[in-house]
Amino acid sequence: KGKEKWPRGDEKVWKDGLRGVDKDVPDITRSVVHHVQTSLARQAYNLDEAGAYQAAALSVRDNLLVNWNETQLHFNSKPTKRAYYLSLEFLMGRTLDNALLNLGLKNKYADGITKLGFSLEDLLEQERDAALGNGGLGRLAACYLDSSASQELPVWGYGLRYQYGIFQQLIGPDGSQLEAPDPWLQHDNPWELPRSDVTYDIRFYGHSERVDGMKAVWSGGQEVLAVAYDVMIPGYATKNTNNLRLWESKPKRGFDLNSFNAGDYERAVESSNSAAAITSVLYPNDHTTFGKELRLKQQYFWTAASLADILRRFKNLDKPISEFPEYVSIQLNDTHPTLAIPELMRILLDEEDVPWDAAWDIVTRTFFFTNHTVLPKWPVPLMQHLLPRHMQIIFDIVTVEKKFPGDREKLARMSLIEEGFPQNVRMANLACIGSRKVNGVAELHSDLLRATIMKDFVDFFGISKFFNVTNGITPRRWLDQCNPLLSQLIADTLKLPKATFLKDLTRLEGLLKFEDDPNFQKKWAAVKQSNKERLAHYVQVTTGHIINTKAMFDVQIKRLHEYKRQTLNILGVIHRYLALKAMTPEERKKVNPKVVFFAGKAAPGYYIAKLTIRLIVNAARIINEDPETKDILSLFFLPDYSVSLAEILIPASDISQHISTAGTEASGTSNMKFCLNGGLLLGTVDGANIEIAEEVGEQNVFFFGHLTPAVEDLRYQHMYHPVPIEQKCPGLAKVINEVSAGRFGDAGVYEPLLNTIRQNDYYLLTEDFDSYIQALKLVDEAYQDRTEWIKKSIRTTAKMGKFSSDRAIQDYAQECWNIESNKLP
Ligand code: GPV
Repeated sequence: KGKEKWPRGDEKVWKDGLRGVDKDVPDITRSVVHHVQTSLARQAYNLDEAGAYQAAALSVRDNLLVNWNETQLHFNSKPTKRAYYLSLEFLMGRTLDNALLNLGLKNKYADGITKLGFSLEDLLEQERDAALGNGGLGRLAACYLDSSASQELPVWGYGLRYQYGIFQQLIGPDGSQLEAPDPWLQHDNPWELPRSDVTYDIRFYGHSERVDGMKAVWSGGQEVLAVAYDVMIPGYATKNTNNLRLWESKPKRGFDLNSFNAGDYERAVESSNSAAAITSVLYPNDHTTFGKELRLKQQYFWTAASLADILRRFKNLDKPISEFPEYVSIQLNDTHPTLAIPELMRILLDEEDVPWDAAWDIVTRTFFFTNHTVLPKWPVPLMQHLLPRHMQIIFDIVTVEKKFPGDREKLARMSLIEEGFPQNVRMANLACIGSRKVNGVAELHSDLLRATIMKDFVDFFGISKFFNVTNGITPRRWLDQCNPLLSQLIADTLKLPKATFLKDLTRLEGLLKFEDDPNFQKKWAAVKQSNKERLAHYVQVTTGHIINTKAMFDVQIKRLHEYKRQTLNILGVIHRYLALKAMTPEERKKVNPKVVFFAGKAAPGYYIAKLTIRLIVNAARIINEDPETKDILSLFFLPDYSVSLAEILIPASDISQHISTAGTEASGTSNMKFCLNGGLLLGTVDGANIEIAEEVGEQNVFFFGHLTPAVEDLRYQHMYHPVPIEQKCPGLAKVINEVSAGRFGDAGVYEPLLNTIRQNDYYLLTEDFDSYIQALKLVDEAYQDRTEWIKKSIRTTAKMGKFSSDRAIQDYAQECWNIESNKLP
C-alpha cells in the first residue's frame, strides 16, 4: 500500500477521541482509540490491520465482560441447577463477527471503525480461527454453547486450552497433504481471561493404598497444576453471557530446585516440560483413539480439574452432598470424559466419606452420555500405571455382574473389562452404566445403538434410559453470519425482525407462501449467485484460478474418512470426465457446466485417506487444464479446511454431498448447514439425511445407495463370495483402471487405495457406484429446470426449523438436565 497517509481516517478523531473532547466522536470509536493507545501502547501512526483488529476486539470484549459478570452474579445470587458440557473439543472458529451480531452492535462498530480509516470486514479477516477440534463433534459443542447462552440456560462448557489446535494443512508438490503446527496463541487472544486464581492440583501415577475396607489413599507420583482460562459465550439478543472454561497444565512449582542446584539442569526442566506437554496439542485423530499415554493424561487432567471446580461451586451452596444431582448435571460428549465417573466416585468415597452405594447413586444421577459412534477402549496396564485408584474403582463397579449371575456370554459382552492380552477398559460400557441416560445423535443412529452395541444394556436398564437427540446447528453463525444476504432477504420477505426467525427457526416455514412468486424466486437466485461469486473471488485470490460462476457448484467438505467416501465422489468425477472426453464437441455444448469442490483434513497417520487427497489434487491438475472439457468440468481441492472456510463454501453450494455408507455416519451436521442455506442434498439414506428428507420431502433431496439393513449382508458376501470388480461394477472398474494406469500421473501410487475397493470393499463403493452415477444424472436434469430448482431450494430452507441447535438444547435441558431458562433483567 506504499504511500499511505497516516493516520488513516480522520486525524481529529484520533486526537480528540481519547481525551473525549469532541462530542461528535462516537463511544465506539473512542473505545477503540483507547485500546490502541493503552492496551496495545501503539499510535495512530503505523497502525496496521492486525493492530486495529486487536483494538476492536478488546473494545468488544469490554462489552462482553460487563454482561458476563452480570450473568455470573445473577446465577450465583440464588441456588440454581446448572448443566456442564464436558467436551475435549470446541471448534469455535472466529469470535469477533459472532460477538458483534449477538450483541447487536455490528453496524455501530462498522461505522465507528470506518471513522478510523479501516473497514470492519477487513478486520474480521485478521482473526485466526480457534480450531480446538477435529470436525463434527467439536463444532457441535460450539453450536450447543451458542444455543445455551441464547436461550438463557445456565450451561458451562469445560475443555482444554491446547497450545496448538488442529494442524494446518498444506498441499505438497506431489499433491499430498503436509501438516504444519497451528500456533494460534502466538498473538494475544483477546477472547480469553486467564484466571490465575482458579487452579487445582492434579495427580498422576503413584500408588493407591486401601485402609479399612473401602477408604483408600492415593499418593506419590506426579502432581501438575490446572489453570483456568475463561472464554465468554454471548447469547444472541440477550445479555446472558455464559462461560467456557478451558484448562491449561503447568508445572506445580516451576523447576525442581534440588536437581537444579545439583547441576542437573535437564532433570530440572524435564518435569516442568512434561507438565506443560499435557495441554500442548489437540490429537488430530477423528473417531479413533490410540492407546497413547499422553491422550489418557489429557482426559484425566481435564475431567479431574472440571469436577474439582464443579464440586467447589456446589459447596458454595452449602447443601448436603446427597443433593449434588439436584444442582449439577454433567453431559459427557462421547466417551472422552468417561473418567469423570470413577473420578467422582473417588472424590465421594475417599474425600467426602460417602458409602459406596450412596456414592454410586449420586454418580448415576449426575452424568448423561452422548454416543457419537463406535467403542474406544484403554489398555488396563496403562490405566493401572497412570491412575491406580481409578482402576480399583472400575474393578469394583460390579452392578452389571451382580444382576446376571448365570449368563456368562452376556456378562462378557457387558463387562467393563474386555478379556485379552492386554485387558482393555471399555469406556462406552462404563459411560453407559455410570450415566442416568444415554443418547445417540440422529434417529437412525439411536435406533442402531439400541439394537446393537447397547442391546444388552437396554435389556438390563430398560428402554427408557436410551433416547435420541437429533443434532442441530446454530442459525446465528450458519445463516445470519455466513449468509447475511439470505438472512436479510428472509427478514424482508417475512416482514419480521431477524431475531424472530433466528431465535425460532421454524418461522422459516413462512417462506413456503412465496415459493411460486417469480419476484421472490429471482431475489433468492440472486443471493445464491452472489455467494457463488464470493467463493469464486476467494478461490481466485488464494489459487489464481478463475471459476465459471454460472456453473453448478457441487461441494463435499468434511474430514477425510473411508466411511464418508470422498473416494466415491472423486471416482464419480473422473467417470464424468471420461464420459465428456468421449463426446463430440456438439454433445459437450449441451452439458451442464459443473464445478466440484472438496475440502477436508486427513489424520496425519491415515494413509488411505491421504491417498484420496492426493488423487483429488492430481486429477484436478489434469482436468482443469484439459481444453476440451475445462469449461464444463472443473475440480478444486481447497486446502486447510476450517470453520471460516466453511462459512464461505456453504452459502455458495447448489448441491452438497453426504454419501457415507448407510449406517456409518451417526448424524452429520454440515448437511443441515447446506440445506439451511438453500443448497440441495445428494446423499445416502444415513444419519440426519433421513430426517432432513422427512422434513423437506423426498422429492426435494437426491437419495441413492443401499439401505442400512443390507450393509451387513453385502459385507458378508464380499468376504465369503467375492466377485471380481469387472463383473460386479464395470463402470467403476473402468475408472479404477484409468487411475491405476497413470492417467492422472503417479502410476502405482494409488494401488493401496484402489485395492481397498478391488478387495473386500468394506465401504461398498462397488455396490453403490451405479446408483450414485444415476443420482448425479438426476441432479443434472433437475438443474436444467432452474425455476423448479429454485423452488426446491426455497422449500429446503423453509423446512429446516427442526435442525436448530436451540431445539436440540431444549431436548437436553428437558430430557436430561432439568434446568430452566433465566433471563437477565
Ligand atoms: I466419536 N464425530 C466426530 O466428529 N468425531 C468423533 O470423534 C466422533 C464422532 C461426529 C460424527 O461422525 C458425526 O456423524 C456427528 O454428526 C458428529 O460427531 C456430531 O454428533
